[in-house]
Amino acid sequence: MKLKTLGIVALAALSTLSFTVKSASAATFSKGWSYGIDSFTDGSGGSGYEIKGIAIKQTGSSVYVALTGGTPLAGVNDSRSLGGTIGWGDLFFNFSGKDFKTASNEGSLMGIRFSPTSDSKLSAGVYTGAKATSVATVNSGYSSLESYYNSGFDRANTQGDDIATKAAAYNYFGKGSILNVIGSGTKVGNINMLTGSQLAGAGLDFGQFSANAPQTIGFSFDRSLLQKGNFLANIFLECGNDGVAIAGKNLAQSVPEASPVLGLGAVALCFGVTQLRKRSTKQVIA
Ligand SMILES: [Ca+2]
Ligand SMILES: [Ca+2]
Repeated sequence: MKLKTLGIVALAALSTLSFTVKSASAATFSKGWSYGIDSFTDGSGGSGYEIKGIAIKQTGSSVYVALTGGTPLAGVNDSRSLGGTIGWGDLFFNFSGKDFKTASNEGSLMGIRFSPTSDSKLSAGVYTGAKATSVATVNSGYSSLESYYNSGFDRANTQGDDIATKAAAYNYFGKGSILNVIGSGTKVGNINMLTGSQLAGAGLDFGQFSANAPQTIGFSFDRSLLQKGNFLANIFLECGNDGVAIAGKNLAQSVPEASPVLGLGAVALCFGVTQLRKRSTKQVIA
């Protein structure tokens, strides 16, 4: 091939791969879990509202999700808030490749309610075709993501290490209302809550990232409910005082074989991502 043609091929390969790597890469794998580690100091309101991490594991038949932080499953008592508690919002998976608000407006989110105190009007379970809504202001929380950051909580790894900066968070969530629970959707399945020992038995270990927190919450759902492809999953507390996200991929999706040229690019890019990951992990641990 002519040099120019090679250059075009390489550029095309790189642009394809960088998208793939960016959206699917990301999290750190360990014993089948991928981890998104959040800032340890960006929970507004104290340790009861400090998320430290999220982790996801896919097995042949199930998807496991674990969260760790200071917020109990039953929430923090707050008489000024709807329902008398401030707890975890709902978990969202976005497979659309679009920003969160666009995916929500289109009703293309998958949403999971697991928290007994979530102020979503929907019952516990897995929902597809979901739209998100905000319950932050009725939970003594922030009227917008911008107001959260303007209150002094702009930290590295602000929404976990996959949405590491305020700029990246604005790019994905926008500056407006914190959409943190399922507003509408179609229920497609149930969840099973998991105990700490069940999670540990499945190999979960937030401690390897020093993400030790008083509350670790987990649940599983049927793998067949998870759409195939790359996703970005995220959760905010009901008040919007903290949030975390994690990029991943439904591993059931078949991946086409890379050509030798693509393979080399992939190796180089993966190496780069690994290095970035190591650096970011070091920052987290430090
Ligand atoms: Ca945090
Ligand atoms: Ca956060």
